[in-house]
Formats: sequence, C-alpha cells, structure tokens
Amino acid sequence: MPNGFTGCVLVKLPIVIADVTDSIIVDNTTCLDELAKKIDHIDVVVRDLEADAVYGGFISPNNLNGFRQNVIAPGRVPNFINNFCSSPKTSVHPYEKECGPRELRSITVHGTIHKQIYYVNRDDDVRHLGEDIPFTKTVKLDPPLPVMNPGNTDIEFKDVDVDIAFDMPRPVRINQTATVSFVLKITEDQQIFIQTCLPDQDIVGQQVLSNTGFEAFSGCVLDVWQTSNVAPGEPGRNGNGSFSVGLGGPATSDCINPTAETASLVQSIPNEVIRPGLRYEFCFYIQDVVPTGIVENYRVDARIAFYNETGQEINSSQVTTFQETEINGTWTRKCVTSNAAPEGAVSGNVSIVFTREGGDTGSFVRIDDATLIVRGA
Ligand SMILES: [Ca+2]
Ligand SMILES: [Ca+2]
Repeated sequence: MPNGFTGCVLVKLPIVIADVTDSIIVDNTTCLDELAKKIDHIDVVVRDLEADAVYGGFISPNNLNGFRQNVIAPGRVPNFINNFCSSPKTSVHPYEKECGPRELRSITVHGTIHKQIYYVNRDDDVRHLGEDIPFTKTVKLDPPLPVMNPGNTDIEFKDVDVDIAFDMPRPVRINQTATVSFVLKITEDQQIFIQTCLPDQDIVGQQVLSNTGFEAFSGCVLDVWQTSNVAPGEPGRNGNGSFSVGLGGPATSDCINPTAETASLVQSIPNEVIRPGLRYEFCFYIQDVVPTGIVENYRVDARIAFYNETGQEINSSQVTTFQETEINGTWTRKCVTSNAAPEGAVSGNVSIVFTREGGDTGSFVRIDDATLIVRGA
C-alpha cells in the first residue's frame, strides 16, 4: 500500500471457505537384507504433499448469495445460464460449463513418506536403510463445498504431522504403520473493498488542522473553517504570517454583525485521524482588542467534540472557558486537551466561540496559529 494512503481500497484476498482435518494411514512391510537384532529407531518425514481438487458439475448460481450472472439468449437453451467469469485463468466459451460456481466434492491428497530405518545387526553394528513410500487418499467433502470459481481456489496443508508405529515379527521383517495427519485449508480469492487506516504511531504527534495561520481567506470567508461573525485579515502575530482572524470585531468590518452576541470558528478533525483511545490537544494564540473607553465583558469557549455514526455528540467533549481577565493585548497561547476519544467516535471538530456578555461595549478577540496535535492514549 502506498505510504500514507488511506481510504477505500479494492483488494484481492484469499477467503477461507473451509478447514478440513483428516489423516491417512499408510501400512507397509520392509524386508531387510540381513538379520537384525532390533530396530533402534525410525525417522520419518512427509514429502511432496499435494492436494488436487475434484469438482462436480456446474451448479446453478441462483441459490448462491451474491453471485453475479449474465443470462444470455434467454429461452434459447432451457435453464442455460452463462456465468460471469472473473478468473483470468479461465476462458469462457458459449454453452460450456467451465467457469462459475461448482461444487468441490473431494480432494485427492498424495505424497511420499520418507523413512530412515536404523537397526542393529548381529554384529551389533547400527545400520541404516532409506525408504520412500508413496501414498494417495481421497478426502470426501460432505456436504460438497460450493466455490464461486474453481480457478480462484487454493488448497494448502497446515499442521502436518506424521507418527510411526512398528514391530519386527521376524529378524528380517519390519511392519510399520505411518499416520499422516493434516488440516486442509481451502481458500478462494475474492475481491473486496477494505478501509485502510494509518497506524496510531504514524498520527501521534501530528498537527492535523488546515489553514492554521488564518492566512487563506477571500473577503469574509476563511478557507476550511466554518465561521460565524468573524473578520479575516486582522493583524497577525509578529513574524508568523500576516493575518489573524477577529471574532466579534472589529465593528468597522463589513464581515461583522454589530448586534450579534457571539462569533465562532469551527474546523472538522480529519476522520482518518480520529481513533478511540487517543487524545487531542487544541491550541491557539489569542489577544483582545479593548480600545480606550470600551468596557470588556466576554468569554471564550474552546472545545473539542466527537460524534458517532449518526452524528450525535458522544462523551469526552472538553470545553475550557477563558474570561476577559485572562486575555489582554499580548498574544498568549491557550490549550485544551480532550479526554480519550470514546468508542464509536467517527468524526469530531474543534471550535472557538466568543460570547459578548452584559455590559461589554465593543471588545473583540483575535485568534492566530490554531493547531490540533494528536496525542497518545
Ligand atoms: Ca497568521
Ligand atoms: Ca482582557
């Protein structure tokens, strides 16, 4: 996956359609070239294990959920359905039942048991004899397993184990019973859409808001931010861009409604960085403008909120209120840190709300350099 890519991606994945546990017993008798006193031990391994699928005929897709089909020449051939072929391995010919859903009826398993027999001869020497025993077995599937496309299926052996039991009825004869046990993992490649996410460690420490310096705007409209009663293009913090945004003022601005008692700035948190359990730190710089003769009485609420899938606000909203006495003409940095985002949080936003209270005669605040940093749990 490309670095940093998130969203909806079409992938081809092996979907497990069955795990079949079975075993095969392989008996054989080995005759030695010389008399033996005893068997010391037998080492045994299984080699060249293979599984061949045995399919029954074409099955009607009508009863299979989610199967796409093309019906051609309706009525020309009774009950004939030309299947939609998604496997690049298969070619379709009219009226051939080669591709599309079929029943996996059995699996033929074959392989070789490789043995190393260590025995003690009459001279008390340990001798060694190698032996390969091929075997085959048909594993029936009952009921048969429908697969969408045989060309996309695969069978893999898991947990293969082999045990051997033996006895020596005569000094030149060894009876052996090998038991090969295994799990057949049957998968079919299917294309599905998945939602990809950045790992937590890639987003913790990142600043995730846009137009943080309030430099991008057109007339009264700030880029990215949703606003009410704000004046972009106010003087910014020294040395860091040119502009800030005024909330509730200045009264001379065409962007400001002088009778409104509130002003607000809201920005959505990018959905892909919202993770239940992580915390978010919202900071911004603020100053107030209180010209001589003006009485100030206002408050500023800074807030981080999360919402569930239906858009309802869920817990962990964090609000910090600043009074006019905490803010003056010097740019000051204020921060609010959220509680851990709750389970079910799929969206969220940050906001700054200026509220003019009784007796205020025209003060307002400026905001600049607002950031939201993702913090760990
Ligand atoms: Ca700025
Ligand atoms: Ca003040």
